[in-house]
Amino acid sequence: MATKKKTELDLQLNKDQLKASIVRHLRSTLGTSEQKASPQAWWKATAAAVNEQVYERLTRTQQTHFNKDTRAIHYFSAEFLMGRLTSNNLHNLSLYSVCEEALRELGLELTDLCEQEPDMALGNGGLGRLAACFIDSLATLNYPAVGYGLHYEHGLFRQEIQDGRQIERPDSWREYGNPWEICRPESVQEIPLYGYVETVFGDKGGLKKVWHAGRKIKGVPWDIPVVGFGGHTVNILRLWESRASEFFDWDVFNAGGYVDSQAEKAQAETISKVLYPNDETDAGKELRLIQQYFFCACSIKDIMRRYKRVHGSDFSNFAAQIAIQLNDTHPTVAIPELMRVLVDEEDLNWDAAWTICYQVFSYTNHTLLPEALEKWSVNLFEKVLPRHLEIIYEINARFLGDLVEAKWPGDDVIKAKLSIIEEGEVRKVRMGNLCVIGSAKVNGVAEIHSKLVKEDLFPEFAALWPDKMCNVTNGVTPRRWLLACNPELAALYDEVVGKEWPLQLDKLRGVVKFADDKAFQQQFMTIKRHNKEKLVKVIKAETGIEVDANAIFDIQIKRLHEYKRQQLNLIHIMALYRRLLANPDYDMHPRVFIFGSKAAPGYKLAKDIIYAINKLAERVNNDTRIQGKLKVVFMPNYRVSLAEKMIPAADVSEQISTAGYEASGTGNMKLALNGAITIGTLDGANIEIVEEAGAEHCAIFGLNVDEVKALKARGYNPYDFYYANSELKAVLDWFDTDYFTPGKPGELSSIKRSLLEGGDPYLTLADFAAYSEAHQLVDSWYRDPALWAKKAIINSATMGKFNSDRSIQDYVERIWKLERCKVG
Ligand code: HBZ
Repeated sequence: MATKKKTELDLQLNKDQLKASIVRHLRSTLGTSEQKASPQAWWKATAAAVNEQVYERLTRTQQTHFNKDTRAIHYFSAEFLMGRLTSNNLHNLSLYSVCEEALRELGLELTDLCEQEPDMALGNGGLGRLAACFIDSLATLNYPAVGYGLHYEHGLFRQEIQDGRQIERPDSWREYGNPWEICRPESVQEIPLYGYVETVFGDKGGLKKVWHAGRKIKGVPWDIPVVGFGGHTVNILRLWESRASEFFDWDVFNAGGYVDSQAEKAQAETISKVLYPNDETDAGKELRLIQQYFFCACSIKDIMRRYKRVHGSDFSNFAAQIAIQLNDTHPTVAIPELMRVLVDEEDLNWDAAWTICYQVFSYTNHTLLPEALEKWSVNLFEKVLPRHLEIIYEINARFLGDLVEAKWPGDDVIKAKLSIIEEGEVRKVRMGNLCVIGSAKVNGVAEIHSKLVKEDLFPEFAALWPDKMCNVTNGVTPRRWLLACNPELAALYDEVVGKEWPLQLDKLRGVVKFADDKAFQQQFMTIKRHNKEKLVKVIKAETGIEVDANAIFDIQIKRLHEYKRQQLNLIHIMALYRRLLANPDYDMHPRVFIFGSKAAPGYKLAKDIIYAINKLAERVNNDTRIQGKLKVVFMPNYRVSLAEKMIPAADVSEQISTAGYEASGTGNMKLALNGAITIGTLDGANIEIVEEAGAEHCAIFGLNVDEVKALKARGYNPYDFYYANSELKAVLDWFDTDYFTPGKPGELSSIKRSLLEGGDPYLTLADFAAYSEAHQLVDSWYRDPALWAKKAIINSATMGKFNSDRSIQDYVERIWKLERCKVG
């Protein structure tokens, strides 16, 4: 009897089926019983039941993609900051409320079970989280896509706060297993490293290069299914884990070197052991270059294998079938690797290979900070990847000799600037230049940032290739960042504009007409109030600090960096505290300033700022003189799952970077979408947020990009502002006392020093007065509840542009040229 293909309806589980499946998995997969099971076992059983759905759809998606053999995007990223997957997968499969009911009948709360899941924290911050939003959107929009990255054993460190200081602890996200990943031993790859290059006579005549590797590493793929909203397409995120290659171990082992072979094994496994915790600084470490090469080489092999299964060794379709997006310069080595495979292994001539290569790759830039632009020493490259260095030299020679020479004949200054190799005492490979030269398109992540990439970072490249540079403004997935994290507001929006908004976020514009409606305002603010009350409990549980939900919740959540200016927020809070001490009747609505932030472990000043925030918090929170008007909270271990609790509860969103330094920001979008009012500079995507929401609904302050440049050009002197503003001076001088660190004066002085003797590179003092005024404006708005509600509603309702589905659609139209592939 022919088996009937299951329809969508067959796939959709009802409550009783799901309940039965969970119990079955509890017994047969987890080996326990309803009586004995721990919450963790229940969570895993639930995930296993959901996976039955996920796998069925994954298989269908893969069959459809194979049959249609369509062009696909391969998103290469050293980081995917996925967070938790349980509630996301349930929402995207339309199973959330079904599962909630099923578990309730079993005496369990779904939200409690979700708390069992460790965050998958395989990223530092915005760049990694963006990659996670993008693969969600790609699946949702039914585009054939694979995410490629590293299967770190330890993700970003867990942050503990001890006596106010950050302590880093290892993160062990899969210590007790992760139900959302599948190991694929059938797709293991072997990757060469080190060794030397030999020139030999090729079969077809002519010379040929052969790379004799010094060692080989095994790459084991782990697949994480990426469920699109609606559950039609399930793509995969393929993360590579490094292991010792058998080929290598056996030789050593047979020679009696068991211990040595174990050392080799340990070394091989080091490659994917830990995520580098630096954002915005280039560590330049050998292991990091190996990590980058390891995941790129595994991924290119994987792509090749799949391509050759259909097309054999005919590479004429390769560029039509394969698009690769480089998420910043971390995967740049994929460019020379593809050249190596095409030329050395597939015997294509250089020109044919290069024509393919630069059509395949595109590059996204996420920063203009010079210290973040990756450069590898030529010596290191030569040691680890000798053949790749040769290829890079060849790419460079042809580029400078042909293109640059034709455009700027005899101009050695321009050649030195555009060269992939930086000359100097230590010669270096500039990964950014290699990316631009080897990519079809280069994009920035917000309008202003893309403009600066073009005009300030790569002006000559832009002159050479005017069509190469483009913009794709970032976005965030409204499924995780509204539907799942703010269920009450999501339900309100369902009622008012219908249920399509999670796919078409522009539909929220329909809410604007209720912004003045008293009843709607009340509903909206009641939801905000509920979210704040929930956060009050989390704050109490995590820090012991009691805060009042009547206060304004003012939130700054992002990595700690001087350019993001947590120190500006800090000195402003100190100024408020001084005003309250000087005048206990100082007129302000009670405020709770809440921070969440990790500092790179080697970034001393960033760690000092965390310490200062915590010491200020201790003093302020326990000072009865100010009658609870001011509270300061530092939430330890900021991460995706904590963001999901903080963002819906925010009244004010702090987006206060020095103009020109924050490429885009994405937290700014999430906070506004959840009804927070932005206090911010005209930087990154803030500019576009203001365009959408209207300047009157945001508190914009400070120098803009041109003014920052002009002030720096004139010669900025922070002492001018220090001496001119007595309040600012008093606050800065406070850092030298022991007011916040009793008995230990000077513990906070490094912050003052960086702002005065250090030259205040991020113009904190220049923006202080304007920032303080903006806060007063926000305070006055808050005292008029109708005005505040209106602004909050308008902010949320006008964030449609910042849907990551729109970003992906922009990538598709401007860069990838993909077609949707409907999975039936
Ligand atoms: O990328 C961020 C930008 O700072 C932010 O403005 C933007 O919105 C976001 C997404 O486009 N950049 C990062 O998050 N960068 C990193 O996390 C990073 C990680 C490792 C590095 C360098 C940077 O080696």
